[in-house]
Amino acid sequence: MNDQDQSPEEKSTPHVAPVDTESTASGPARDASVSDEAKVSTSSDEKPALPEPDELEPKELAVEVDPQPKPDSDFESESKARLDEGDATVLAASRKHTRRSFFVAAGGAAAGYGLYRWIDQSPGDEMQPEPFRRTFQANATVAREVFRDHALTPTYPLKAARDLRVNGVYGLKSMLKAESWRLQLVGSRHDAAHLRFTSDVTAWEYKYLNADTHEDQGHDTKIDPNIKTAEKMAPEPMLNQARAQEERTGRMPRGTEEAGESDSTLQAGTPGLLLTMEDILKLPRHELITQFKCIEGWSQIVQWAGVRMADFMEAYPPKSIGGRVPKYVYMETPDGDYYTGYDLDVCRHPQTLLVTEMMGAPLTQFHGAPLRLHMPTKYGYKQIKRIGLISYTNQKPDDYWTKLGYDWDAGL
Ligand SMILES: Nc1nc2c(c(=O)[nH]1)N[C@H]1C(S)=C(S)[C@@H](COP(=O)(O)O)O[C@H]1N2
Ligand SMILES: [Mo]
Repeated sequence: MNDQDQSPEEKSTPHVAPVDTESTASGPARDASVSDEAKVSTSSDEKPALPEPDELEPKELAVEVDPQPKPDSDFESESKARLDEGDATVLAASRKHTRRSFFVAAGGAAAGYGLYRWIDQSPGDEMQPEPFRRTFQANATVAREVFRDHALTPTYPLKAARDLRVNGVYGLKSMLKAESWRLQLVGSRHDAAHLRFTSDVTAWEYKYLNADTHEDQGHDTKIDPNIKTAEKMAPEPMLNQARAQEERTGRMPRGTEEAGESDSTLQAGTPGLLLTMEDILKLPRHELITQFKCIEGWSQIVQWAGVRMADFMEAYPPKSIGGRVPKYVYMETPDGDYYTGYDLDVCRHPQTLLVTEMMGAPLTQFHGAPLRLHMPTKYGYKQIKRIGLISYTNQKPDDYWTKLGYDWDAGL
């Protein structure tokens, strides 16, 4: 049923087209039409004034030195220092004016409409618009090779940001009941004394709206939207097993989307915390406007808001394993249909966000409500939507697309 050589985007295409109505402004960059452009320039008149020309330059890249694994006593102080350093660098870079800024301004002929058109239609290398690309190459070529996971990625002015298309709906197809969302956290230092502690996080039941609302936005149109999850997959033995389990438990099976179940999925009886959205929102809010890059070649500049993963990891630090900070972080959707693994250090990057809002509005179902990841140093398929579990681990975790032949690192 799976073509192993298909990319995440190609596979997702059948799900994507009907959902485009959900996004309000534009589709993928390569499909940008005149009317989309017009929309952007119209809204630019209403929103804050035209950006200073130099704002259209991505901010200069900063490089952070790759830290060696540290005993976990150093964990908080080190990550704090790194965040401060990141802030300072972003601030410094944003004050810089470059000659190229004026070139960008001239190309745009001072008109919002013309400017966006020009940027969009520039011949791109990997779909990176030409004006942005040149700075990028000048600053980044060497840095990326050596430090890629630790460099700051460029940020952009709000006016360059667009609504992101929906791409990939594994683990999102049924509407999650908002009140049934919890973040399962496993491997943190907190123990049984913690308010949110539970002896078995897997016992938490995520609830979904009735089957007749499944895929109501046109996903998987070849499949009867009312049938149970188990009937959408192959091979047959797996189907039967999952069907039997559905009958027995009345619950959706875990991890039964196309890539199959993750080996990193928790065993029943795994203790941990069950965090609420209130817990998450107690952390400092951050906004970030970065380029979202899909491995297929399209990219879009998007405004994100949420909390830094680094702050989350300070509030809920990993428990050391064998005297050291664990190497990896594993995440999955409620019930495990989509899952991703990360080097722990990349999660502490100051631009890695646990996102609650996109483009000034709460996340929608298919963009991963109520919580998704944004990790601008990685391709889109690492940026898991609808996070249900975060687990610190020393076992290199499974990754949905890696199981289908993609690179685990997924670095840009
Ligand atoms: N739960 C979940 N997260 C996911 C996916 C998915 O199918 N399910 N697809 C990934 C891929 S391949 C991409 S490109 C981005 C797309 O995010 P968007 O739909 O908000 O554009 O989500 C990523 N995260
Ligand atoms: Mo993707």
